[in-house]
Amino acid sequence: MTALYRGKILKIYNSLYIVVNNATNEVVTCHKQKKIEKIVVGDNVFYEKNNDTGNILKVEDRNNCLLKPEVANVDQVFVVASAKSPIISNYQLDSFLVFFNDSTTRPIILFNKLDLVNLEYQEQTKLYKNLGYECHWISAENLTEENRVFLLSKVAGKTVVFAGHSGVGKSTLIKKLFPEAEIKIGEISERLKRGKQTTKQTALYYISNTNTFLADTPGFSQVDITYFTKEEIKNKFFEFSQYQENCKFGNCNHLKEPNCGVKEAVAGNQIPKTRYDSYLKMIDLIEKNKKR
Ligand SMILES: Nc1nc2c(ncn2[C@@H]2O[C@H](COP(=O)(O)OP(=O)(O)OP(=O)(O)O)[C@@H](O)[C@H]2O)c(=O)[nH]1
Ligand SMILES: [Zn+2]
Repeated sequence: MTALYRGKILKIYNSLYIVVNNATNEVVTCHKQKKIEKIVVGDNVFYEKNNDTGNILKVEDRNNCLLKPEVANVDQVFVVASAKSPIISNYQLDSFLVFFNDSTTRPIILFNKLDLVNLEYQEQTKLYKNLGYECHWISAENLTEENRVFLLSKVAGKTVVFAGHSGVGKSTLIKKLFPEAEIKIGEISERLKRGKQTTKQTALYYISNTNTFLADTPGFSQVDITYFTKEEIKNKFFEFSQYQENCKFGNCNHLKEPNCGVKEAVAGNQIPKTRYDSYLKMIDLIEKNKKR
């Protein structure tokens, strides 16, 4: 019997799967057995090796899978916002939080470019901490050693994604955290020179120092919340749930319904008005999208 190895999918090129071996860090180009329906970046797989190439025999069940771009088994999403150039509005931030909030992971928010603003910004954005999100206020450009060490501890041993609008500082931060990441990128593309990529997909970079799988940032600077149903959006505003029991109707959508616990909580400032406004805007967007 040939030996079976366990690895993780870093990148997919047409029908070629680039796998990094969990034990040896060896990067192997694999094919998949026909019976396997679908493999996505981030999948943990078992493969056997014939000379230089591998053959994937099994895909482990996924813990989760991000949509667009698809990445499986993500342990932590960091949503990066910036205080200035560009100013990220609450609605924009909420869209990212909704998009990446699922039952297995809750994003950590990094408020970046703190060097460009005063302390008021920290006060204004504290509402996210009060909602239960882990928040950090940083300056990627002048990242302190303390923040660098702390953030590295947050990514160690994990598959991570840095998401956020274009220009918020994702690449700047990644370069500060993983100065060696670029080398890895070159290494992978060198191996794949022969293959021509046709599908637009993300890639994972393996960073051995911290044992981190880092998703490529392109593709994570936009989110499309119309991918979700209204019901899903409602559930992703997790702060609503504790007030929902005060709603007259069990299936209340907190819109035009009378005696709504969520709307009462907004009126009483227990739920930030900006969050509720974001919710209304998203519901409106989904309804308009449906009509088209
Ligand atoms: N003042 C200041 N500028 C920053 C900071 N972090 C990043 N920048 C600047 O913001 C600009 C955009 O940063 P990037 O790292 O390219 O942003 P990005 O999120 O990767 O953008 P995309 O690649 O378009 O998605 C660059 O000019 C950075 O130098 C910061 O902490 N403070
Ligand atoms: Zn309600």
